Amino acid sequence: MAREWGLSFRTFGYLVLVAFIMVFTFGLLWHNSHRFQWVSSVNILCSNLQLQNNYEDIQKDIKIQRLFDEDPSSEVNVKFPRMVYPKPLAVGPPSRTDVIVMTPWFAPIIWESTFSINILNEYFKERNIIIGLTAFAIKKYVVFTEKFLKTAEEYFMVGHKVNYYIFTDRPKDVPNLPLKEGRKLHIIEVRNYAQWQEVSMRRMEMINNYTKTKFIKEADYLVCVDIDMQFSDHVGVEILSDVFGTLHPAFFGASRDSFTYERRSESLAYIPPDEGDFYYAGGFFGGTPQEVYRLTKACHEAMMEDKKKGIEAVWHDESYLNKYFVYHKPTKILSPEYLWDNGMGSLPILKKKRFLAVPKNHAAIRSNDRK
Ligand code: 4GW
Ligand code: MN
Repeated sequence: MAREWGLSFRTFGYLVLVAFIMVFTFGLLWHNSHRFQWVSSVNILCSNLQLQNNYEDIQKDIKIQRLFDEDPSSEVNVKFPRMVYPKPLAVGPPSRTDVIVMTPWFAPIIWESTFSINILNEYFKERNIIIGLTAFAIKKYVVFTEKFLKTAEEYFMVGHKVNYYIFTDRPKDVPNLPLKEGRKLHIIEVRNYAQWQEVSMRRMEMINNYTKTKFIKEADYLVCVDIDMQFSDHVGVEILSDVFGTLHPAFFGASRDSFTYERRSESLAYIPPDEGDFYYAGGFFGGTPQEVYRLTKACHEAMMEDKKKGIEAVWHDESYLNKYFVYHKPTKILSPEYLWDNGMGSLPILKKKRFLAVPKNHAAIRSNDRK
């Protein structure tokens, strides 16, 4: 046969040898690839569940099954819910045309109907986050705690893990309310200050200290608010970001020169007339513990420097917060839906009032005589 193809016996012999070596080598490789499971297949099993908030059910129904040749025990469960909702429009009318929903530094401004809470809940639930809510109840302000906590149970971060951190000088007066699963009350006993301005300002120092020693270990995000407030509609994970502030209800439509920034250049809270984006409220800010630590440290240190010089900014902690945000832009901004006062009435752009000032009798609540 070799002669018919015009090959010598020697060449034919070499060809047979090479073919033999090749068959042997490939055979060996094929065998090994099976033995070491270089080949595996993945089956993704999805349920027909509609998107919903019952995460346990979703997790039960949805799993990824890895099929290995020799190891059937390697089946693993992972969260992999269906995501069923109308397709977002890449082109077309925006959901809001009456307000801006993005700052010039591309931080979202959160207004009703700009976000889908189901998508966001899924995103944050998967990360299993814990949210710390801090509020101060010093002296007579302890009377606000009950309504604050009751309404937070109803509207604040429902379905997520929450730690309430109530700073107070009257721990016995903080009501021990039943809380939903995954929610805990931490009462933090702190000293009071004689002057109300100092009560308000020292919040920065105390939040700073406890962020360093406690919150950083216990929470993924911190939300720092006034306590003379009640939740009256949904406040959820849409607010969370590295560092966020809230548009003050009295100034979101105002011009820069009417903002009540500190205008005395001797103060470290001073903002020149041609700087500043928004007027932020002192009663609602937050972010990651790292960012809240930086913010509260900067504000507290500026206050202490000013104090040495015998100057205190016009709107106390709020002035220092506004100064900070001029030079450390918030990564998200909450609309006044998140801090409203019914004394300001209602407006067509305000679709929801989520967190409302509780009317207070200023004379009674702020007087120095005890109840
Ligand atoms: C005047 O007499 C006072 S007392 C002004 C504030 C006071 C105060 C404030 C207080 O006695 N105890 C206290 O815990 N606070 C905390 O500081 C409390 O968390 C309150 O929400 C926050 C800011 O004070 P505020 O709510 O009275 O400030 P505005 O009127 O601007 O919301
Ligand atoms: Mn307040």
